[in-house]
Amino acid sequence: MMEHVIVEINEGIALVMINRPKQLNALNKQTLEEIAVAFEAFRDNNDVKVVILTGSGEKAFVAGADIKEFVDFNGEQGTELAKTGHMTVFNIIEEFPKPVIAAVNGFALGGGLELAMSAHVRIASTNARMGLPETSLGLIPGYGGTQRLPQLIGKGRAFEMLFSAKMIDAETALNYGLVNHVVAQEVLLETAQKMASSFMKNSIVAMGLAIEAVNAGMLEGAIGYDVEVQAFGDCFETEDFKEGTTAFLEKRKPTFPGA
Ligand code: DAK
Repeated sequence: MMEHVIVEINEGIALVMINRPKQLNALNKQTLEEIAVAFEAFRDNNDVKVVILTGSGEKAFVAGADIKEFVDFNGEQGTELAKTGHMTVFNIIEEFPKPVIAAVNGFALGGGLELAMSAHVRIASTNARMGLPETSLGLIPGYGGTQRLPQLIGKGRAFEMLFSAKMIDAETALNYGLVNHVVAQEVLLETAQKMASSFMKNSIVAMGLAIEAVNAGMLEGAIGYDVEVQAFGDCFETEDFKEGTTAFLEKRKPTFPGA
């Protein structure tokens, strides 16, 4: 029984909706586990041809990993959990043999943007805001963001987003190529469904092989994911991380000691 994820399968399209709207759909451990279970079940289900990933409510796709959950982590736990996340959710989605479309219906921050970037295609609503705010918490992205963001938008723009920790709006994301289309929120799901239906007319086998081939071209940089996992874990041992996350939970601006 899923608690934080709603799954619906209809006419070949599986909808996965992250459903913790009070926490802006932040990804806690259980939510990640439920996403993993959902995708595993879709793999051999012939009723599923395309997957759409979205967030519930009108405000957020996913506002990141659940900060309350990782505030007390040490380096080892950080590295371990990043590895598990890569293997059970983010890489699974990227390598999923059927097309995955992210319908970004609001804030997609940190782990939330990383989730959207694992999908093969992104469509955003006009109110969507995207960013990797990790450095403002004394962290780096830990779910593939250091690799997938520059792959999608190039290094210069990716570094600006990583260093500034700022959000970009839907129009900028479109301009960067981070999302393929921007539509009004009322028609976001409908647009994603239309796209899914148009994909479904084509060979599911061929699409799976295209996914495999496109991903293989990125393998050269695969070591970057290992470096990210280790560096991400190292962040948890810093004073800056303690200050960054504590300041967020205390609703104040951080003063980073720089160590
Ligand atoms: N985690 C936990 N709670 C969150 C949250 C988050 N990421 N984002 C929002 N919430 C909660 C807020 O605390 C608030 O809860 P209450 O105070 O009502 O109890 C509620 O959702 C509504 O949020 P706000 O009141 O803040 O809403 P606003 O409209 O004022 O602001 C906002 C919306 C999206 C600008 C703001 O909520 C915000 O800045 N959120 C945090 C964004 C952020 O920094 N996200 C985390 C990025 S870092 C890991 C792997 C990866 C990661 C971590 C660990 N491991 C392997 C261990 C990734 C890290 C990240 O994602």
